[in-house]
Amino acid sequence: MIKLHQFARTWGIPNLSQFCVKLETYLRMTKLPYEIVETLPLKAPRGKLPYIEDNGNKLADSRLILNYLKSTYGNSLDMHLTPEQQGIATAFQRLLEEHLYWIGMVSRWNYTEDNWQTNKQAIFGVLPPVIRDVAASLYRIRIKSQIKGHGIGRLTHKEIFELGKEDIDSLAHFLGSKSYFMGDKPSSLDASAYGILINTLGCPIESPIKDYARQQTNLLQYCQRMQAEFFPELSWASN
Ligand SMILES: N[C@@H](CCC(=O)N[C@@H](CS)C(=O)NCC(=O)O)C(=O)O
Repeated sequence: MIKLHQFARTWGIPNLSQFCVKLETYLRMTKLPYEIVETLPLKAPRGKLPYIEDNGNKLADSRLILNYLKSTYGNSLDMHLTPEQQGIATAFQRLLEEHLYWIGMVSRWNYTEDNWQTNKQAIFGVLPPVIRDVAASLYRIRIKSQIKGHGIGRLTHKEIFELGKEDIDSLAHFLGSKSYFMGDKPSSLDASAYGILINTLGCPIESPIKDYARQQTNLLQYCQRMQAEFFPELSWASN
């Protein structure tokens, strides 16, 4: 059985990591059996979560993992997409994972003290008290440098959240009144979209981007539908 290595569940959502939600959602959408191993990124093959073990292979990076799962177990979710639709899905996936994701990272690691404390407790609360604060502070330096390296960390918070609103607008407009991002059937893009969106509007990290995303009724309802369909055992503060 596939072993899914990811952070412990918290906040009433599948995971505090956007990419762990993405992968677990994909596994549930495709009904592939898996078991969860709770861990931190320190032991991960590429230093990041999630990663999987399957038939003796260790694979990291959700994009490469999805490619592996599709080639090994079939691509049932995306078969109905035309090449044009697949192109659009890939472009939106990149918007979510390579841009909006980083705005979430700023909100958690480099915005308010309250957000940092909430984030710190969710990730490092599993560690013994004596090493928790040191590990969290060292990790914070590492993530802040990633945020700066990405480039988004060189902008002001006002500029960052304005760019985030553009992402939210494009997602809200593209989803429109559809059930899923690519139409009336779920596709891999929904795993990614739900992973980033639930971690934007459905977690206790406060920011102008969370407020703005929650005002987009179709995005809020989409997250409620996705969670009810694929993670009915969990409940988050969606009202
Ligand atoms: N491109 C990777 C991104 C994974 C990623 O950024 N994971 C974060 C958690 S959301 C992580 O483990 N970060 C730890 C670190 O960068 O030290 C994927 O698709 O899996």
